[in-house]
Amino acid sequence: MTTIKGPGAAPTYDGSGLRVAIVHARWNTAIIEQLVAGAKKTLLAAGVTEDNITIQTVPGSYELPFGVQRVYAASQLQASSSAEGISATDLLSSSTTDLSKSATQSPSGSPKKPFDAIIAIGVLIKGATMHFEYIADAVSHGLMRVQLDSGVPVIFGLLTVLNEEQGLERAGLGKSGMHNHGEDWGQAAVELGSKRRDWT
Ligand code: DLZ
Repeated sequence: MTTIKGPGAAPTYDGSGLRVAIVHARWNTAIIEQLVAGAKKTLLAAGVTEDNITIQTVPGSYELPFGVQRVYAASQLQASSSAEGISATDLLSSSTTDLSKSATQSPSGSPKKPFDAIIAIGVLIKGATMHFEYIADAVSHGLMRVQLDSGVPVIFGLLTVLNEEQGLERAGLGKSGMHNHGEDWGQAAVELGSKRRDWT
């Protein structure tokens, strides 16, 4: 059955030259893990290599904008340092945060370009207080600000659900057969990462 919702049939994009980061919150881990796996699956299917996928975590969704911003900045710093002949080892010995390390170091230690797209993943589940509304609003605006300020596409992988069941459904773990939304986010990252090169 055709559905009205969703991005429609997307052309396929070649992700083989792309570098993508996934920054995810750890709250509501069971749902998060599935969403991250879905995003990674479509990145790999589009040709993004394992070596070019970096996964970093932050405690909760509120920390996502900062995490995304720092991961991207660290990747830019590393790229410009390697262009200037500063080795990854020199750079890492002078940078102290985990976020910097994972964004700048490839498994082989080879120089890396900045990320072409970043997927921010979190699951906010509404509780009895206004906490949910404040965090959802702050994170949405924060992620938009990071992508417009930095010029790197930030894919909005924040589920804002009313209960756990809604979250499980959207991670492909529910009874309704709803697909894993993480897969859409992986596709969006490859599409925007590719288009950004043409739009630069
Ligand atoms: C505190 C909190 C609560 C109550 N609920 C969630 C949630 O459903 N999803 C989520 O990602 N994070 C939650 N957090 C944690 C905040 O996002 C944040 O990590 C803390 O307030 C510390 O800044």
